[in-house]
Amino acid sequence: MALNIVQKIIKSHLVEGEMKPGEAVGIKIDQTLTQDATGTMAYLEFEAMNIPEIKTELSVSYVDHNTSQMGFENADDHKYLQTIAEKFGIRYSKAGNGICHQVHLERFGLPGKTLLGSDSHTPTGGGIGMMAIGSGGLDVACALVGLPFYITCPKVLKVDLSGKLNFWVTAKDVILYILELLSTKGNVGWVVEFGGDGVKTLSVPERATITNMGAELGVTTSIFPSDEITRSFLKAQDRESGWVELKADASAEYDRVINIDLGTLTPRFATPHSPGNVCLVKELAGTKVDQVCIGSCTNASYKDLKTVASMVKGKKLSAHVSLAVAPGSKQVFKMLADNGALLDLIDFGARIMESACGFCIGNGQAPCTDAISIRTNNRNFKGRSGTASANVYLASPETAAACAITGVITDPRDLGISPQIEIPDDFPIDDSMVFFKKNKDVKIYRGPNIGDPPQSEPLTKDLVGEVALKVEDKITTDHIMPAGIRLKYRSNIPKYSQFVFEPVDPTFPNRCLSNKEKANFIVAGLSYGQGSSREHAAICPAYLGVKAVIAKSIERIHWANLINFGIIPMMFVNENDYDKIEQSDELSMKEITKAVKYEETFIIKNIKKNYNFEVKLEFSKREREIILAGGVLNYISKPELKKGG
Ligand code: MIC
Ligand code: SF4
Repeated sequence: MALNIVQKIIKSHLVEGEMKPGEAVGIKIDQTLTQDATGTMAYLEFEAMNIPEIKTELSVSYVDHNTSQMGFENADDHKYLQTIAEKFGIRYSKAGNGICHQVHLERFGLPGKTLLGSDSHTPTGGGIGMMAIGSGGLDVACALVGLPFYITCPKVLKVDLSGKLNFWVTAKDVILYILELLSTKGNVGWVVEFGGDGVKTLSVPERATITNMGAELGVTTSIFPSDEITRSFLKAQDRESGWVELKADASAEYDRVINIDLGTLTPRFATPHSPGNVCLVKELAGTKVDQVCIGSCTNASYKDLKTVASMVKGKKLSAHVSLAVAPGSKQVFKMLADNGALLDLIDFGARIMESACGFCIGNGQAPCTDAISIRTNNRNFKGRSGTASANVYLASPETAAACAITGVITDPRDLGISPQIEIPDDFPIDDSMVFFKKNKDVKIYRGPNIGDPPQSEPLTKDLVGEVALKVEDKITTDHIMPAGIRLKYRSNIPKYSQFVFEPVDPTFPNRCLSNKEKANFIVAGLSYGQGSSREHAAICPAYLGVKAVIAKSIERIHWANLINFGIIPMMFVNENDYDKIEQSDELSMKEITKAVKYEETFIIKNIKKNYNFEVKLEFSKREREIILAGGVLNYISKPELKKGG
């Protein structure tokens, strides 16, 4: 049977289930990555599993998110991560070495392999032909001990690329166009596979920009073929031996095909406050800009930043604009320094940041009140920049630099001839900031801010309690569990739990705690849990006694995280029931354990308003068992499952 790329990789990694769209399948994970903001909890969970060896081919622990070190907490987490990496032979990429996805693409990713990462932008690896999937930290911990990763066998959407991008039009504009077509909701259960003649016109870092921001579609992942361009990139990184060809069979079938002629695209923006609100840059031309930030795992490759440097060379930054530039990795930083591009940026007036997530996750560079901020990141959720009233526009480095030069929104095509930057034949290789040593006897360091993963109880027979919060459509994990200045509490669940839903309703945690002897429920609209993979958006609500989320729809990673921590994700059978239910209504779920075990639907009684409504309980057998056990840690500690691959 003719197979597409996604089917080929699933087939060669299938451990459980049947390769049919919609079926639950377990796949073998070859590589894992973690970053520090999710990694500390992931390794605490891994420790709780008590397995002596890791079972993956390669695992890397990156430090890139919490690098501001305002207080001891971040540095303590780094030390914990370094010592646990040493004990188990996990590679440890130190703070300063770069953003996990950029470094993984440069130094470790391999075509045809599976990669599971505790970060939603793990699909960046799809640019090099990996099946790279984002998940909660607990799923990565399970992969480390050799357990399969479970997904719904995806439907495959082929994006058939033809033609070639015009000058000033970039990979970012391609993914913004795809977001315009598909939006950020309704794409759960799909994988995007790129193909067509246009693929060969895109370099690996450009492909990676596209797969990186594919995360905003809500798809499981996105992937490019592995071809001669991939081979040259690996060769330039001195890793050609890891290259394999990867292409779809000639008559491979897809569940849907979209055709894009690259030559027809023009520069685009995602406007506030969603990556799915897309418009043309020229529609906003002339609007005054306060801030420009160029960096992040989406757009901080060598080509991105060298292009920006060439554009600004010999010019001066507009007086009213603040410009921050963060190279994606130490390798990129070094190349810019070696060839003088860094000096061009400094002369122009750029503020040079370290190679880390920084402003992308609200760690510094919060813009002024009501600011217009042009950024090359992938997310512009309200308040994520650190300033609730700021308006963040997402764009390509070329558009961002054009705005910095003129001080107003500018279509880069108005600037004349675009610089043509080639990908080098040899990248400078220096892995000295990746610490790799195995010492079983090393003492694992635990600072005072580092707690244990929370314990949970098996699901009780009945659940009765209150709707502690009712929220609208498109609630992101940044709404549920803010990052920015709260990030340092990622290893301290009781403390971090005080900030659950802070941007939406800061009284939520106390309300839940005062009702903790009963259950707390969250009611939500469409696409609940969009955005990041942060499992804290499930762990902390679980700590506050949340037992179920009843929503119109829930995004993939968050859905899995809820189950992993024993919260039941339920979907309304009739969406009109969302309108009837109100915050503080009392709900009764009689014999919920029986329903979770056997039923596909369940009747909930609204005690306060005296009516019944129906919800879906659509789970795989394994998911049912996890919910009944109160979460994955309880589930895998069952003697019959404690096999560790
Ligand atoms: C993000 O971009 O939102 C993050 C911060 O990288 C998250 C992970 C986290 O919250 O630590 C993600 O994308 O998964
Ligand atoms: Fe870091 Fe931003 Fe990328 Fe998340 S999206 S990994 S915060 S650079």
